[in-house]
Formats: sequence, C-alpha cells, structure tokens
Amino acid sequence: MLDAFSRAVVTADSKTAAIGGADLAGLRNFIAEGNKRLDAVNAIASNASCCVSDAIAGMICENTGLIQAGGNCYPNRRMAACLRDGEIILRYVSYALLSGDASVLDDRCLNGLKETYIALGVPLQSAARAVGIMKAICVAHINGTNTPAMAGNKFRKMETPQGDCSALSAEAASYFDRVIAALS
Ligand SMILES: CCC1=C(C)/C(=C/C2=NC(=C\c3[nH]c(/C=C4\NC(=O)[C@H](C)[C@H]4CC)c(C)c3CCC(=O)O)/C(CCC(=O)O)=C2C)NC1=O
Repeated sequence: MLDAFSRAVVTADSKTAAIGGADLAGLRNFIAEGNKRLDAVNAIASNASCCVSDAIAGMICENTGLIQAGGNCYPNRRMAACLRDGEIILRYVSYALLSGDASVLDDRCLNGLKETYIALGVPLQSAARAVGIMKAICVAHINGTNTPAMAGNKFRKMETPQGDCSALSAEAASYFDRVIAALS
C-alpha cells in the first residue's frame, strides 16, 4: 500500500534515481493543497451512509427485479450484503483520496472482487451503476454543487470554504472510475 510520498520513493528507486525536481514539485503541491484534500475526504466520509443508501436505492429504482425473488438484492440478507459492499467501496475510495494513490483501493478492495461477484451471481452492471451514482454524489459534495432538488429532505451543504476543488473532485472521480473498470 502506497501514498503520494512512498509512490515517489518507489518510482525513483526503480530508476535508481534521486528524487527529482518534478517529483518534489508534485509533492509540494500535495502538501500545499493538503487542507483541501482533507475537506474533500471529509465530504465523502461524513456523507457516506446517505450516499450509499441513495446509490443502492437508485440502482434498485432503475431495476426493481433486483429486490424480487431471484434478484441479487433479495432477500434482506443479500440487500444487507449489497449495502455493506457499497460502504466498503466508498470507504476505500476515501482512503485512496486521502493518500493520493489508488494502491490501497486496488490491493484491499478491488483485487478479486469481479471474480467474487461472478461466483456469487452479483450483477456487475448493477454494481457499476451504484458506484456511478456514488461518484456523482461525492463529486457534488466535494465541489459544493449538490442541490435540494436532487437531495430532497436529506439535503446537506458542506460548510467548507469556497475555492477551486476541480482537481480533487476529478481525482476522486478517477477512483470511482477505477472501481467501475475493475467490475467491467
Ligand atoms: C475487503 C473488501 C471486501 C469486499 C469488497 C467484499 C465483497 C463481498 N461481497 C460479497 C457478497 C455480496 N455482495 C452483494 C452485492 C450486491 N448485490 C447486488 O445485486 C448489487 C449489484 C450489489 C450491491 C451494490 C451481495 C447481494 C452479496 C451476497 C451474495 C450471496 O450471498 O448470494 C462477498 C461474499 C461474502 C459475503 O457475503 O460477505 C464478498 C467477499 N468483502 C470484503 O471484505
């Protein structure tokens, strides 16, 4: 498991090189933008249960067969497993965003997940759809562009200073895309 710093060390070591200008500039930026990163992680983590339940509900609304006999969210035991998986995935995305590196997500969550789902008959497309909804929710929370129209009575605006979070929300989006790619 790596983070932005250990990744720079491993990359330099593989080239038997000193840590160079571009690597240091990247890490300097990582530090300078560190508080923004923590706010972005908080935007995900502190809205996690709402995000997961909304994504799974949305996935089921679009495909109600999932909660009928024979569907993979039926009976409640499977519904609970699905909600739990959503929470696990979101948690590892938040770890990746915190460390600025995808390896924790790859090694501890995605490695073997597709094979597990295929073995259990968990529909990959539906799982990817739920992850896609979580991505939309988290990007909106990081950017502060979530709206009462989409959130209903659960609407919650993060009380973070306004600024440019486009790089961080794009990075977060890339981790969700990584999950979707691993299930495709
Ligand atoms: C380390 C991280 C980690 C991950 C990622 C993980 C995933 C994981 N999800 C599982 C099951 C499951 N996962 C789902 C998920 C879904 N079903 C759907 O229709 C939806 C598409 C989707 C929710 C979005 C379901 C329903 C099961 C139970 C399947 C069964 O027992 O028949 C299982 C089998 C064992 C169990 O039921 O607990 C594992 C290992 N476990 C871990 O420890």
